[in-house]
Amino acid sequence: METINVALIGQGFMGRSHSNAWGQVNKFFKPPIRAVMHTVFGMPEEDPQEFARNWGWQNASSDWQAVVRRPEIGLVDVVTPNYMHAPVAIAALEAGKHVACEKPLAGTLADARAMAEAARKAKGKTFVWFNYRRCPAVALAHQLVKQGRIGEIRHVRAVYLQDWANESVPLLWRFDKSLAGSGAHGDLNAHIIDMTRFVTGQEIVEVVGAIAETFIKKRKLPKGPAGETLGAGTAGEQMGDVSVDDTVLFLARFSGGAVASFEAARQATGNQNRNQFEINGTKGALKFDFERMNELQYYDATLPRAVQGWTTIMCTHGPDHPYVANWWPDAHIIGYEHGFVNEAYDILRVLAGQEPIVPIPDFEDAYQTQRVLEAALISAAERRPVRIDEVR
Ligand code: SOE
Repeated sequence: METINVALIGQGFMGRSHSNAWGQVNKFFKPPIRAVMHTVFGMPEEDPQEFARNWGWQNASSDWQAVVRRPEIGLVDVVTPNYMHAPVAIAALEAGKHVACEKPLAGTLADARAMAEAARKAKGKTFVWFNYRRCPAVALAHQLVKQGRIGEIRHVRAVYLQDWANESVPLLWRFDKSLAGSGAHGDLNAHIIDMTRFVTGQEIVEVVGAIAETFIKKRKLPKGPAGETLGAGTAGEQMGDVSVDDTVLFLARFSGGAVASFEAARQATGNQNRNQFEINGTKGALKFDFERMNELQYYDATLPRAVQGWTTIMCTHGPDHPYVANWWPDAHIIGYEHGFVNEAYDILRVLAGQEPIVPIPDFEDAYQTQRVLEAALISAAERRPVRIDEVR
């Protein structure tokens, strides 16, 4: 059985979800190439040896430049804070590796452009972990749109609302523009831009208007490593300036003519991880809410009006809904972490020359999402419409 040695660059929240994915994928999916959890990189203060022992990595290192160049490494998986995505991914591509990178592709458009350019020149394949595409319900939505079941799309309405970022949360890397690039925008709008591009099969062609706001302008500096777990990190006494948004909302147009609204927020009290879209077409509509991630709401407007209504589809039926046959019987629902295992399987399928179950964005595709993110920031700053053609 062919294998591939994986190197994980970074720890934290995504380090845990990816370690779980690489540890589970061979067991549940029988991939054409088996993943070997070879090496994990962590900063010395993150104790990569303990992380490796706990999660089953064979080796640990605090020298990422050496790790990405080791001849036995086949795939480099980047889960660092956003500012390190470009240096690590480009070094790994130049070393001839395949590279998977957490979303967003980068903290800035310039970094994302450099990564897409490096990918064009490289022999390695590239992947970006937009994990929500691999919720079976989102994949079903994509299939129903592709089959024409909701007709021509008129409206797209998407929000990604969280409420963890209250005053008690210290100045984590996510609040520092030099490390994150942007705040809720790049963190959360990135997901719903990618998801709606995937489900509709269309591109966003214009940001008509946007608003960005930072409600909490100063936060306590963290003591020790700025804890990655949301809301964690022990605060010191000194204060630091927040340099990113707490929320960005924007209006947009899709290439097929649909109008759209997007909203990302980290202080939307009452919404703990509400990653939600509603798509209205001429023959029907679809609604997804990650807080009920196994269900897709479907409205069939071709039925007689007397019996039209929202249907709740439980997306856990083996042959009809992707991935679930490898997990559990009908309605034995799956969770957040399963989307990452599903993606690890698709990455291994692509590396073996097979089609993924659900398309995976490469760096070029994720760069299109980054261009929309940038267009919204320009629109908010300059208070004007911005066509995506303007943003390269
Ligand atoms: C933090 O907002 C975060 O962990 C995001 O970075 C993830 O992409 C999202 O899936 C959950 O929330």
